[in-house]
Amino acid sequence: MALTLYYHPLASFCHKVLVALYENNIAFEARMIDLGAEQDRATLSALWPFCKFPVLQDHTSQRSVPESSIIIEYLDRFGEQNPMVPRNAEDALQVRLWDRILDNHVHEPMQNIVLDRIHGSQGDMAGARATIQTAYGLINQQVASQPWAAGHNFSLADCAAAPALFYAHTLEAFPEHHVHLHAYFEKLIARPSVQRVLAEAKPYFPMYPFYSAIPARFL
Ligand SMILES: N[C@@H](CCC(=O)N[C@@H](CS)C(=O)NCC(=O)O)C(=O)O
Repeated sequence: MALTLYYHPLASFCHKVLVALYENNIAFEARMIDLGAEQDRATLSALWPFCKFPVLQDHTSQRSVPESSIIIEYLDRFGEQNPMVPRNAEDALQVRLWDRILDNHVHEPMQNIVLDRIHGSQGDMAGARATIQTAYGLINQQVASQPWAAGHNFSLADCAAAPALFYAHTLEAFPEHHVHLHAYFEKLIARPSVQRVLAEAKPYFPMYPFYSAIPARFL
């Protein structure tokens, strides 16, 4: 197998890359990493010293590719029928902007709230929660007039949106009046690639610290 993905089925940034792999039916070896196991940590750290996943290894070019957005751009050379980053420069700029909005203003604050719970630090998470709510408003406007986060085609931005919104909505409900955000989320979770990722995560959901907030339809 030419590609190996170092990942965990529960990890949100890994979901982002899995969605892109499944969108284009790209063959890969899935190498699960248990961050609690010393040997696995050593394996991941050897590839990426920050010891964070996902990391993609391309055995043909003998290259390790870290960072979910960069991995997804890299994967476009293997699954060209449905590019996750458009070839057109202007469209690509929009996709990258929305990927950044989703990562920086939904995914990362969500991750900080989850990590605070895991570490029992009981920090003030009001700022993180407010950032997520601001992003919800922006996304609601963005998807009011177009089917996907950055336009008419499913893209890197939607790969970012799926796990970010999935986990964020277990922490901060989507306000009822954000009807376009609700509709967009339903469209995202109906996408076969996203359904597959969520189905594979299901056995691990009890490890999620906000497990009780995951809606029953996902369990
Ligand atoms: N910016 C990175 C973030 C990766 C990341 O934070 N991964 C989490 C899992 S979702 C992780 O490896 N956490 C382990 C740790 O921080 O010890 C990306 O986009 O890939």
